[in-house]
Amino acid sequence: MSNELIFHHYATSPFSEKIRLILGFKGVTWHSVMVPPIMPKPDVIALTGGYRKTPLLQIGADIYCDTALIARVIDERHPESPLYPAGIAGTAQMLAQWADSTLFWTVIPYTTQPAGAAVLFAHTGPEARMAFAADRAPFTANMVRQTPVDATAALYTYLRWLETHLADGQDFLMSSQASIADFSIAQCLWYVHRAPELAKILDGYPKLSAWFKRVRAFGHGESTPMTSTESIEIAAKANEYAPTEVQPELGFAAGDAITVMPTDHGRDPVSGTLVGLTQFEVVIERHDERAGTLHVHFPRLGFQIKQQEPAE
Ligand SMILES: N[C@@H](CCC(=O)N[C@@H](CS)C(=O)NCC(=O)O)C(=O)O
Repeated sequence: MSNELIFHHYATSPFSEKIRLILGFKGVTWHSVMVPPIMPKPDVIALTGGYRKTPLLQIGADIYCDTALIARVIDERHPESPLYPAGIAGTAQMLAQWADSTLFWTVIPYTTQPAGAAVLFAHTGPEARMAFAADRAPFTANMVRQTPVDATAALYTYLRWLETHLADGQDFLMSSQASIADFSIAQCLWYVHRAPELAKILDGYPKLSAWFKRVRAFGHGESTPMTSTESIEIAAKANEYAPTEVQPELGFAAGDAITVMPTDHGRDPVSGTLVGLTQFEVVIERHDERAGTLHVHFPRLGFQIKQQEPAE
């Protein structure tokens, strides 16, 4: 059990959909823990120490944050049908990074404009809607959000780029095989599809629509439900961790008390003891009363590492 994939997510989260589709593409069996879409998230924080973004991947007492790293870990464990195929891996990752940032922060304001929000939040009352808005305000406080008209104009440009890119008739964005780029872009279009009226913007792009159908057809793999309490018990019982090393001359030493913080949105720092550092990944060890001693992994890219401030 401690070696199995436990995926923490919620149904309406686009970044979760990126990973669910990857799990489908790889044909992986996984455990599904549903997390709340807004704070408080005591069981998520027990595992991460403060990082509140969705999704997370848990393998025993190793907790992987951010889909850039989660995708990499799944690919290493299931190397068949690679997400980073030789020859196209560089471009695929650059395209994925563009989709996870620029395209994502275009489809969010586009889809949540009043006509979309009415559908997205149709099942919730005004209180839940206000709670969601209050939760996301500090989460994106440092960002200049595009207005709906700006986002619409940007989306027309990006859809045209993508349609042109697919003009050569390939099944997937980079080649005849899917790669990480397909999943990062698919999660964005998937979100637009959640508001059917606004999704009509996609109708004018037949190649892109056919590509999207192909990616969705991968499905989500096979999952079994698990409660967050069970996942915490599994972490507490696990007694081994993925191997890590702190490479020299990267600015920090093994055992340093550090904080790790995302540099984009949702800038919640996590404190711990440095147990892993390369140019690609940072890993801290931390202790939680319920979950025991955990190793929390972040991608190096997009995260700030600092020595912890001495206590006053
Ligand atoms: N860079 C992160 C972004 C994750 C992200 O922003 N996820 C959204 C949901 S799709 C989120 O965390 N929203 C707030 C929340 O779930 O608490 C990743 O790739 O995992």
